[in-house]
Amino acid sequence: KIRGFIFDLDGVIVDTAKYHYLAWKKLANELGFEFTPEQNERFKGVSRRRCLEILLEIGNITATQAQFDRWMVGKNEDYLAYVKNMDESEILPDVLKVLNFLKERKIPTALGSASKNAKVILEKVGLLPYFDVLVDGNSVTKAKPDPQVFLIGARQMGVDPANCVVFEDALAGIQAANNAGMVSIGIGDKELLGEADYNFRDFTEIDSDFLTRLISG
Ligand code: B16
Ligand code: MG
Repeated sequence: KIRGFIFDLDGVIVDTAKYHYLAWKKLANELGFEFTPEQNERFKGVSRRRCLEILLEIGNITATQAQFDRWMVGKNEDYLAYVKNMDESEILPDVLKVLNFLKERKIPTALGSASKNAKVILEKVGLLPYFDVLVDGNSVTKAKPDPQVFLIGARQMGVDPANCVVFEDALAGIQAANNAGMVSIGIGDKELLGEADYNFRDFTEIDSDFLTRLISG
């Protein structure tokens, strides 16, 4: 029986991956190399610090601590310039349908994201009131596939992990949900997210029958 719903942010609620990509690409180009959308796949669900490490590996670049820190800050400033223009039109299809289903039934909801910008993004798109609990890149010490982010979310909702479901678009996130002993739902490419308990292309494929079955176990 599912008692709590946990949502990843980037790639599940909004498609901020495209803005992360543009900001990383700009940095790569400034450093003299290309960064492709395919390479950006490796960045999904991965912390900002780890993303920069991977980017520098791709460009074969060694950085001093000071350069590394400066590039992290610069990338985030570029990313936030895109976030600044976000509004509710960027909420992915039928996300609100699911959030409203849960709100009407007073079912606890949590955000479980690797992003340190999660709160400002939810504010920009007007979804902050839909979440009882926010766990983001500021409150975790261990990255997905470690279950920490989702276990904190469950504890703060007051729901047993076994009674939680997680919506995720990244393989590391599905693994984190599985490692937490939760039901995992892959949103996106089934080929990439085969380890999930359920797979959907997006929320338009999730109907109230499915949600009702989850909560009535
Ligand atoms: P920030 P999620 C993740 O969010 C993104 O998928 C990943 O690409 C990004 O690097 C990470 O957040 C950190 O984001 O730079 O904003 O702290 O998918 O876990 O919601
Ligand atoms: Mg994601």
